[in-house]
Amino acid sequence: MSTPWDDWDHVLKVDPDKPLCEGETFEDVCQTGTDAIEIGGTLDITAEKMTRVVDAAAAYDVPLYQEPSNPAVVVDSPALEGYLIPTVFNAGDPMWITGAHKEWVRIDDLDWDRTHTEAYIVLNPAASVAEVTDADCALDADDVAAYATVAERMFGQEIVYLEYSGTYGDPAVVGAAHEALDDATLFYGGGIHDYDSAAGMAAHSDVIVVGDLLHDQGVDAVRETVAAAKDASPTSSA
Ligand code: 1GP
Repeated sequence: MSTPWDDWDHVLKVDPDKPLCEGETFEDVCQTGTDAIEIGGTLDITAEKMTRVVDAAAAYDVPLYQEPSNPAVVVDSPALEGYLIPTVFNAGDPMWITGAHKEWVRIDDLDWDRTHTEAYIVLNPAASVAEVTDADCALDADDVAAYATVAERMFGQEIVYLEYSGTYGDPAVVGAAHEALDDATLFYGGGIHDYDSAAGMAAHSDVIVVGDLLHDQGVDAVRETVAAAKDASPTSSA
């Protein structure tokens, strides 16, 4: 079965709690050349902040996905292509493996055709997501590769997401996870800040995710990372 992310090389993650750079608009954000926009963050996210970003980006052509951090911030909007729901495979607190998901399913009538999961492996212990989920980040390349296999083979996950949020990861670890996967798409996110750092991780993953750079440096810097992702892609004609 083909999935939208089979064709992606680059995802831009917009944090609804952080402003864009001065003078930049969502029109600029949607014209960076990224393959998809994920709207999500870990701290201080509300449905209102989410809605503001969805509405601002709705007019443009880039597929929009919400990545809710908890059921209370899920936005019901036809502008959304779908929902990418994290489940943290190395979480210490089961709330972030299946607990929050169970609460969501109890209160909402989910649109299953538009609801997909991402098997997160959280690897930067200093990141908010590691603290919130109580993630065990003391993992070597073999551990991470094994988690990737568990996600793909035992839990049928289509997306495995190595989350180094805020710091640049270890290419050997990312490469080991990539090697371990046959069909699942490997997302890498964390610390990508220019063409070279983007190229470095694009070589070891299927999709690179860029987050803070948008809010810290702006759309021109993001565009460089898109170029690197496209240059590294075996399927892209760019
Ligand atoms: C965060 O993986 C993304 O969820 C991207 O990380 O903000 O470090 O780019 P950065």
